[in-house]
Amino acid sequence: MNYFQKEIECMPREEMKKLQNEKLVKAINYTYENSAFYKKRFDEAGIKPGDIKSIEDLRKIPFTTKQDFTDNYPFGLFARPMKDIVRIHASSGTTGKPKVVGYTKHDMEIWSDLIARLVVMAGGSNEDIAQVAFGYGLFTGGFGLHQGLEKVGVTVVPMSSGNTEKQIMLLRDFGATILVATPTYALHIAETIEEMNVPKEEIKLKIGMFGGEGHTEEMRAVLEKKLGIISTENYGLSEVMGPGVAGECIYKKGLHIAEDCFIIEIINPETGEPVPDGELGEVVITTLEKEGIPILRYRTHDISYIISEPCACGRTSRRLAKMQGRTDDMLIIKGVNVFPSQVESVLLGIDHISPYYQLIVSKKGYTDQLEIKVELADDSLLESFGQLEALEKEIQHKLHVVLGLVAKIRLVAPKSIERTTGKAKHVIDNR
Ligand code: DLL
Repeated sequence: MNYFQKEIECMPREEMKKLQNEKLVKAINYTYENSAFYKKRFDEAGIKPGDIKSIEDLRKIPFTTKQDFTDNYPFGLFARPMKDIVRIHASSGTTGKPKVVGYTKHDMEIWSDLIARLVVMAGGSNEDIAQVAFGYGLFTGGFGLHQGLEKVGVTVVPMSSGNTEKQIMLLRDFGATILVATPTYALHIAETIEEMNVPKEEIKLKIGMFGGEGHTEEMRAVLEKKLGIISTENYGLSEVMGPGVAGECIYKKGLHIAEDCFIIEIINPETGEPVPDGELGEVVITTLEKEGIPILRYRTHDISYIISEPCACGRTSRRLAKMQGRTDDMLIIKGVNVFPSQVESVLLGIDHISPYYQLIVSKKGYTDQLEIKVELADDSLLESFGQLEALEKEIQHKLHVVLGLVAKIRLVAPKSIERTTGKAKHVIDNR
């Protein structure tokens, strides 16, 4: 099978809408009949499956939230008996119990199909070798990407995350052409390659398939330069499947949504009302194919907007713009909204500092304070107090222009901010 699924990926818009409406009606009936959780939800809200005839009717359905997963831990959202569930994954929340999800054989087929599409979209083929540096385990990243890569015929090296020196040994010895990782871990790998003085020609990488967290355009440029790759990004979350919801093609102009499997709405997070294409808001996802856990109108907390202009690759799907952050990541400091991604964009344009940073928020009396820990790229400025001070002022000024507030800048020694093999933690909120 060819994983450029042209009949779906290049389907005329009107046909796609029709397909989505048909699938939605089926998914609603399936969900009502099989999910005790949603049956109760519908009954309580006085909604009958027949009330949902098209995407426009979706708004009648209440949102599903993270809390619903917590309240129904571990298997309360499952719509199939355990004998039909062939895989469990879970996403570790920062606190408390994880959100648990289950997949039927059908779900696994669809999942690997969607990842296969991503691989081809990013330029991969059966000529490639992929080193998967996502964690294998309950996290959906490792196994998720693995299955789809294999489906395309890519040679998969299931290295998992961590053990960076060994990662690099295998990159050299096995000659992987695709690296699968979080952007943060890819950066750490790139940096370690430099530290180990590995000759550039010994690293054969061509494509980065990064996800699990966002990366700014500036960070993309750093990774592309350091690793000599095209860096693509893909998006997803455990609650609705894992990776595979949307991903970039080689033109990198937004993430193509797998619209035959998901309906994505963008809402105003305060009012819950949909916003027009092009306007920022919270991503809300409805699954159209999931059997294990069908999900209706899941509030992801991720912030993005819809790009509806055609893409040069010929795929007709609407696209998600790069995530701007999460509603729960957005800091409100002295009344000003601050996203870590804005800080990253500014910092990466400044010389002498590394791409590692941390936002530390605290309260002094009643006033919020923002301190930004910025790591020096190397030792070259350490002897010159004057240059360090000038650098601090430059960072402060550039951030002030973008954020509209004055942050305290703390320059720290090279390599002093902790490296991670998974998702980065950019914010420490001590309020
Ligand atoms: O991170 C699924 C995934 C794995 C996607 C690997 C892509 C690649 P969770 O651990 O449940 O699942 O975390 C989901 O991660 O709501 C976003 O906030 C964030 N996230 C994932 N991909 C991106 C991305 C996986 N490309 C949460 N850009 C989501 C920005 C992302 N944020």
